[in-house]
Amino acid sequence: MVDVREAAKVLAQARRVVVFTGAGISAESGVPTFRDALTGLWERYDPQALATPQAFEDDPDLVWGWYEWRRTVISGVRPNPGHEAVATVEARAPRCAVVTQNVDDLHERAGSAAPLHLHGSLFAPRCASCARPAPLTGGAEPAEGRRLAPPRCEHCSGPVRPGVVWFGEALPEPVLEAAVQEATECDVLLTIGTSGLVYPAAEIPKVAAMFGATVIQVNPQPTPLDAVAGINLHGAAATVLPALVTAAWG
Ligand code: BJW
Ligand code: ZN
Repeated sequence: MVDVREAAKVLAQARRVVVFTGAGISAESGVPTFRDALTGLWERYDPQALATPQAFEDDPDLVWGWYEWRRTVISGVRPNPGHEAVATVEARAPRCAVVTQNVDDLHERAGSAAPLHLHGSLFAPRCASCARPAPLTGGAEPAEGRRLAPPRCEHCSGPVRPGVVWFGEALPEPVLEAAVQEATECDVLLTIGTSGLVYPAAEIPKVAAMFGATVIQVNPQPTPLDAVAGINLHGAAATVLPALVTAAWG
């Protein structure tokens, strides 16, 4: 509680805030984190192996089925008090950028205006051949653990792929640049629910610390970002963040 009060004081005084989120913020909405072992019918697959261009090339139906199943799961859940507290920080801080590694839309649904999606979105499929955006398909509800053939592009008949960033692919340059710029200029960076293992995203809290910001971390587990966090709030985002916001702004 002492740490929450200290963090709230720093946050309430900040002119520029960056909120940097990972899968942990969506965990209490019922979305499994990326590095949680897959459960149920997906449990024999390794998410790190599925989230690659090679996996899509080798077995597009498997990879598309997995992503469509995840999109279905996310469409059926709701933002939690952690996402809502982030939207409150955005509303109360003089300037605040939300930078997320998540491919879900729970920040938007909680009221965050324009989160920067470093790793793309489950809701923006595109053609794997010509890169044109493709419409979101409805109807064909994928069953858990089932392959599903990707739709074909209406322009070139190429396979449609999820609009996410896979291992070995470049992050969207304008998004990464904007996030790094915000990190260099903020007074406080709040890092929430990320393992800090995936680069270049994991550089963002480090850049903020290097440029003099106070880094506040919210995570029930230790992470490599402990090294740059001036304040560590050990706990679940949906509990810690509402307490932090109340302590900062009442
Ligand atoms: C809670 C909680 C609760 C639980 N409350 N908290 C430098 C060094 C080493 C390697 C590299 C490097 N630079 C690049 C690399 C390679 C690679 C990489 O980083 N590999 C590492 C794994 C070693 N990076 C890349 O390949 C990147 N591309 C690249 O570098 O391109 C270079 C290039 C340049 C120019 C041209 C071409 C190429 C791309 C990385 C893309 C990552 N994409 C994914 C998949 C997206 C789609 C999908 O979701 O399927 O993004 S991987 C996955 O990890 C996903 C996530 O956004 C990302 C981060 O995961 P996150 O959010 O941290 O989740 P978890 O599960 O790891 O952690 C959850 C945390 O929550 C835990 O800490 C829990 O304790 C906590 N938690 N409950 C709060 N209730
Ligand atoms: Zn195409």
